[in-house]
Amino acid sequence: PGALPPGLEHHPGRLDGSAQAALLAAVRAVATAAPLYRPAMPGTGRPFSVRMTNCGSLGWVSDRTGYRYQPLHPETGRPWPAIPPLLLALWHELGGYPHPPEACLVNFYDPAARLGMHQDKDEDDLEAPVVSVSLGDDGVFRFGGSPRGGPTRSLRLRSGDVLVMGGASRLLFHGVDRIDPGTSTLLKGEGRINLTLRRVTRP
Ligand code: MD3
Ligand code: FE
Repeated sequence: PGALPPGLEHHPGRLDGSAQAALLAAVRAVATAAPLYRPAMPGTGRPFSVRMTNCGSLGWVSDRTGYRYQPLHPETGRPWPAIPPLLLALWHELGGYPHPPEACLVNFYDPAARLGMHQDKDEDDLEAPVVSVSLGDDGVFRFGGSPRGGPTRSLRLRSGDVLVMGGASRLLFHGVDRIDPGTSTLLKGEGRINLTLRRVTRP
């Protein structure tokens, strides 16, 4: 409850059931061309609980040597597949930014996966928003605070919701506390998928 910080916009139920099913089919095709893999934390090499892939000209990857955007899948060595047109349309409709996204990170959460608090700051263009779409089971999204603490809030992200993070919210700390299994029939026990569209280079 309560107003969201400036620059953070929640669009609950922005995609209806048929749009969610169409997007899920497109995401399955992406994951066939560019298989989900498990990134490792820089330094420790500890594996993420979230599996990932990407579409677009650049993809976000993480391994023992660091985080970066790169044009090729780290395991297959092939280029990432194209961003589905439905996602490009959402970016242009809701993002309020005139240049196209270059990366779409696909996060796949099984019911036990989580994502620790972090900032998205690996992009050179921090003037562009990040546009995120959720599919499948509910995710409990947490935001606010700083690395040393401070107040945070949580927000339930449901299948079909879109979140836009721009302006003063672009460098907000955020993470995913948990997935609530069985809250959506779209992915039937598989968990949750989140897609984040990003502009990486300065236009
Ligand atoms: C707020 N993904 O991929 S999406 C990520 O649900 C990531 O998979 C989460 O954090 C997920 O980096 C959250 C919502 C989100 C994405 C990027 C943001 C919120 C953000 C960037 C800045 C502020
Ligand atoms: Fe993030």
